[in-house]
Amino acid sequence: MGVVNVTPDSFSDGGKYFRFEQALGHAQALIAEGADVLDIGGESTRPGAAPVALDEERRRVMPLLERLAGGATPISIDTRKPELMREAVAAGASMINDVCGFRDDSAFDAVAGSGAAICIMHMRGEPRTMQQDPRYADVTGEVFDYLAARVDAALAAGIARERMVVDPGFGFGKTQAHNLTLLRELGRFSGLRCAVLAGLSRKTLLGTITGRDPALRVHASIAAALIAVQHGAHIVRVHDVAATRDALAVWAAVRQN
Ligand code: HH2
Repeated sequence: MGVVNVTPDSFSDGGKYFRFEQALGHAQALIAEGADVLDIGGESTRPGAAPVALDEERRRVMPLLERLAGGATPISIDTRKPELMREAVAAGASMINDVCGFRDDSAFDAVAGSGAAICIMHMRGEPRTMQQDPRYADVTGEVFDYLAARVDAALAAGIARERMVVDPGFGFGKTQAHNLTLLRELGRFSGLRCAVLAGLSRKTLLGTITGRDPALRVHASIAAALIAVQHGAHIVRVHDVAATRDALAVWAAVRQN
């Protein structure tokens, strides 16, 4: 899954793809690099980020979706707003990715009738405050139980399990130790019987290990994506599609021989 941030303030590439032409060029480049799906977002959810109004998020995301929908590469829309979810699936989005786990009351209803896939992510709190001293007694168990409850809620809303993707939400209300534990124990999430997505690309947890700024975390991101796939991730959400694909191709070749 290639990331297209149509934002002025995303942590790793904020502002680079904010204008329509820049965003479209980047989306086409990621498709050419071999992305199986694109995730388009119009609101940064980095720690401390301020919320974006619906009109503004719509203005950022919808023209790109309308341009790319119906092509060979499915489009995911990264949003927490039910109104935008509804508009996005009507415009041809194949997936809605909600970092809030569809906790808004009308979020599941916004997508249930559409046939689109959903990615349910775990986040402790809100982006503005989520990194303020997060605590868990058993991080993997608590994230698992949260996702299990959200999967049940989605089933009750009429969304089939085959349409669901679950994601432990690396960096969303987690310390370094929590993130590393979740990655080590990622295999446990297969127990939810949904596809598992891991988003580690260029995140702070990799900066803490390597001492590098976001743009220089490519190598660390590839290592993390490879570990995630080895631990059962079906989808990796990445900024660097070609490099990640090459690494995973080597792993797949070794595994099949
Ligand atoms: N991470 C980010 C955004 N959306 N969605 C899922 N399902 N999983 C993730 O780990 C995830 C996500 C944050 O990364 P990015 O989009 O690059 O940054 P920003 O939120 O600053 O736009």
